[in-house]
Amino acid sequence: MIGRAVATATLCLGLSAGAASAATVYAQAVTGYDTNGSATSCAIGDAGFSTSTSRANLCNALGEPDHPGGGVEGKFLSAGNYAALKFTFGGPITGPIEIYEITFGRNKSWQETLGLAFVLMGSDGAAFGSILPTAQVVNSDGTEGATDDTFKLSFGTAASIGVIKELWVFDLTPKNTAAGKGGGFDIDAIGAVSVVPLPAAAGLLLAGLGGLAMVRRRKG
Ligand SMILES: [Ca+2]
Ligand SMILES: [Ca+2]
Ligand SMILES: [Ca+2]
Repeated sequence: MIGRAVATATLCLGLSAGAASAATVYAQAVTGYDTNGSATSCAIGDAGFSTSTSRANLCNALGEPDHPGGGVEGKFLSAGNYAALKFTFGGPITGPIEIYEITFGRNKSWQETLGLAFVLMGSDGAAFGSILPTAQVVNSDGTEGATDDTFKLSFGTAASIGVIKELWVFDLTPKNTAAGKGGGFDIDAIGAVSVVPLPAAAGLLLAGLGGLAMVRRRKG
């Protein structure tokens, strides 16, 4: 009985370490800025969280990708509705950053472009600067979703980017072409890699420690 408890605790500790090293997180909050600098925000858990399907609804770019596949579009935010968008992930992140873009029928001729910039995190947790411009991603360069409307774009690695505090994105789609109609680059969700253990991993860790404590009590 005691031997089994020890084995269980060891297994839990091992799982928690593995989960913490490669945990995918999705954008938890976003602020959209107009050209005059006025800001609007949405965060998961907000009392005012909107479920509107509007392409200007900031909330539509948060959380896991909700594109259901099969040619049916999920909720997305068209970046061209804002001059700039600032995303945060509930904690520091690193690459690879995965951007899920929606284009009806994955029509590659409707090319849309997003600019990326990163505000990096210093060792004290404060922002210490940005890299501008960092990169551009184009919807039609994405993979995945041969039978639905999703382009999945992956950018950067932990080594090439570093620890990110904020991800800023800017729609760079030419507005005077057919490609620019529809609000530019359409964001379903943005994923990244957490650099701190997720609550789920912490829970496993606590379960493991609890198991050890139980064994110690029984031995005592
Ligand atoms: Ca699109
Ligand atoms: Ca569009
Ligand atoms: Ca979405």
